[in-house]
Amino acid sequence: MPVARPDSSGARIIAHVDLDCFYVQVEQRKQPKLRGLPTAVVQYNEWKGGGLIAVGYEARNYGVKRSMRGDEAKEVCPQIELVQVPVARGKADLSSYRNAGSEVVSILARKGRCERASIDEVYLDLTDAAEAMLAETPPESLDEVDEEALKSHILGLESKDGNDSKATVKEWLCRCDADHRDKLLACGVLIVTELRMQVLKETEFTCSAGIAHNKMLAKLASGMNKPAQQTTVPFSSVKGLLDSLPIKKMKQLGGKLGTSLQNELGVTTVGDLLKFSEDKLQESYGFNTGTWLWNIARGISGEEVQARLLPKSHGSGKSFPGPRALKTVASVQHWLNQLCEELSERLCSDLEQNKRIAHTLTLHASAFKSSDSDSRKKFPSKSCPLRYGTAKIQEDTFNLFQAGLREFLGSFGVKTQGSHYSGWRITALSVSASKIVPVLSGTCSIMKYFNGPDKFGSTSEQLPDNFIDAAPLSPSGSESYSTLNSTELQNELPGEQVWIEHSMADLGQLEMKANTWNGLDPSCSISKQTSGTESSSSLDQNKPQNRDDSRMRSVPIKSNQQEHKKSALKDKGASSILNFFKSGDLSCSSGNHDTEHAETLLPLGDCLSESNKKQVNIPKERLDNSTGDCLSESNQNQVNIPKERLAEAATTSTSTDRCGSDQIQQRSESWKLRIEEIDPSVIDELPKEIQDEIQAWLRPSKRPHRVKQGFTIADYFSPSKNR
Ligand code: DCP
Repeated sequence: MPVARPDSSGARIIAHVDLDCFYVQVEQRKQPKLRGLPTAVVQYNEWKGGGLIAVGYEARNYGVKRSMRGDEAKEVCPQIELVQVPVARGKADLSSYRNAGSEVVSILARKGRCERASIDEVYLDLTDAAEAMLAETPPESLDEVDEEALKSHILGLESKDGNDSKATVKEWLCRCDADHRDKLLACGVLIVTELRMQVLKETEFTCSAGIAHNKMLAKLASGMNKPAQQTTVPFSSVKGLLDSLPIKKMKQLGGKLGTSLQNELGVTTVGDLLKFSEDKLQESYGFNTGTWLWNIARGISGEEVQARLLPKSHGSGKSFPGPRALKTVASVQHWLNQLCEELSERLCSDLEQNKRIAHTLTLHASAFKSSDSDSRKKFPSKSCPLRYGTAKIQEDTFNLFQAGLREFLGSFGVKTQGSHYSGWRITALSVSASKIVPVLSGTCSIMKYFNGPDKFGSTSEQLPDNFIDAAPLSPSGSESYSTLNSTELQNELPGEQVWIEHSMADLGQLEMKANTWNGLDPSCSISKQTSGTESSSSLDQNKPQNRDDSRMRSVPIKSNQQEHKKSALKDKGASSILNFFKSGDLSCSSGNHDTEHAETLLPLGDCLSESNKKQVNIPKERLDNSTGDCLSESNQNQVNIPKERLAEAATTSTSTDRCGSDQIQQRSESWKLRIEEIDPSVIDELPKEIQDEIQAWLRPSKRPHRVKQGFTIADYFSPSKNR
């Protein structure tokens, strides 16, 4: 549930930058011949031409939509170019998109605190940069303003008679008599223009942006004028924007909470919320959410931009919809092995490039019992301390699966071993690594661990103590970043662009090293990917509210959102960024950007050893902490893997070749729209509000918390409780 945050004092300049039709742009950069053609990216599943996951703007003009399958898209646009998502290990391989997103992040982070919000979106806190510009080169002192900046959309600004919109924008940007907030915002407009042009120059990608005084408004604005345009929300236009904004369009209100507001309070626009007192909203939706709703109706949001360039977790998942559902332990193990291989590669890459280690391994699965009417029962997520090394991750994941399956089956006691039909079906599997923290400086020379073959020659050897000690035991893997600004981050860790270059340059060296480690098990394979699944940041449930009405004076604006949308439509295609492509300024050589092929092997996996303890290879202090760590994750269960279960796993871990029968693809239209079709590896990387939507579908039982009027603990125990 959303939580209110106090608005910070002073005007902030926040930008939300969102890449345009991102996967399509990545594919067009790989194949420049696709530029300008109607193009869409499809999931690798070839049923009915595959599901569209990204649609280029040229294809959108023909009516092609993301909800279509490839065949349908071809009907509405016969000349459409359909590009398949890269596939590795039988599943979507998003690494080229992640890497492309990292390139952009490394550019955007140059001007201020930067939060990577999803695979293709970033929040920036540009307050300091805007203050500095205002002090040194205020817009009013400029003779010339960049053409691209003059194409900005300023909400609430109307062209005066005889003045074209560029002249009006210039006048607004360069006003001497503007208040401090608007002057800062004008600086933000110029800074974001420059950043977008830099992104285009260095990566060939266009992006759109919103510039406002908080994250919520910046996010709303970035989608208003796409592609390759930017929209600004001056303080004075906030009320006009929210008054007409459909409630479901607001971040975090696209799901059940928004539906509840519509159905129970008759709210259709965000502005309608103004009719309700804070008490009423709290009474209906709880203290925090009530205050949050009261605030957003007034455009107040104190949510900070977190300094986070790297993902908080890594995940690898695959769905098995309809007839593809897995029904044998052997087939589950086969796919878990594939997912673990990918996860292990990404963990090794993160360790090598960013000097970070993950502490918790988690298995999620979706399942149903074919013979059970209680089909709503969830397959429990399970986690345990993470041991590095592909084989160990595979072994632990399989044990987590078995523990989960036992619990899922409960009293049914269906046989979980062997490869025969057991009355259950697995429709999605995903494995993730979380609680990622930097290795403490002073012990972070990872190569130290690679250089001594003696340390890795045997799987039974213990990891050097200082390596384990290097890992802080804090349950919050992201804490160590949250206090750093982007400059500090760049000093502490190399920028992502740099890592990409380094990793390319280092590959030769690493390969040489790997070759000299003859006889070692190269279970840690490093590929060139630099980042992984983003997980959403947690919200602070207890922060006090701030109701500074004076800061949100309501000044009606002359034009409403629809009018802006209309004028935006007129402007589409006229942006100079688009002309940049038309003018053929770019050489469009994609060779340097194809990041997928270089791979080398490192023996990190075997630097960790087997042990006969219940929790293998975890020092005592981490054993002591592990339960606490896992308890803090509300919906996950800690699993202690008993010794006998490790042996059990060993007996079942060899058969990866018995899954053929599961993969007979009996396609059927009946499963076209099943939730299980959503690839879990994709969900975590989607924009936050899409994630929220999908999570809401996946957890239908979660309802907005409602505090009933007069409801007390005494009521809970009263006989009427069961009514
Ligand atoms: N994506 C996906 N499945 C979805 C939605 C999105 O795999 N259901 C992927 C493909 C998109 C990328 O995430 O290119 C970013 O999603 P956006 O919602 O930002 O959409 P686009 O970037 O494709 O288009 P837009 O220009 O409208 O932002």
